[in-house]
Amino acid sequence: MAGPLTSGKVKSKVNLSKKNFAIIVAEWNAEITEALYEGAWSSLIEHGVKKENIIRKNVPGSFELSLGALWMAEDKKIDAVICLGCVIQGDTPHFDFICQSVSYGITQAGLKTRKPVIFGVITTLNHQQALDRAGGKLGNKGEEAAISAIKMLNF
Ligand code: RBF
Repeated sequence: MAGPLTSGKVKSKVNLSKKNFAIIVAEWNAEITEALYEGAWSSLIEHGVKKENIIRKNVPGSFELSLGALWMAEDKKIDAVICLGCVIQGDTPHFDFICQSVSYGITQAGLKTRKPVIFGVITTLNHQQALDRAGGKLGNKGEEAAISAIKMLNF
């Protein structure tokens, strides 16, 4: 079931050509996170964001998104941060620890800096579920993350 953010374009009262975005990409499951990045970047561009106003940063894994997000959100020039990652369940409880930590950390980065810090982290039981959400049959969650950032800037 698609969420309310899936549609390609939303109206913005805010002039997005003057807004600066940071997109933070986790390198784990790079095939998936690169697809999320493509979705997020294209969506921002489609909404009138300038290429030069999108800064990309990589972190090793989703666990590091929290600190990366805080660092970027603390930058005065940045108006919104989009965090992209993919955590796939394995045979050990790592999945739960990483998911819990990153969701909490991203929330904290937003609350601490009072800026939109968007949770674009796919947490799936297997690789196929991730593919489906990274430009596959269930859309691209990177694109939805970009739309969430735009909506929050219009709050
Ligand atoms: N990072 C991810 O972004 N996605 C994963 O699915 C993922 N699985 C991991 C599984 C294990 C057993 C470990 C030790 C790390 C995993 N990481 C994953 C990396 C994690 O986010 C982080 O980069 C490292 O734990 C270093 O702090």
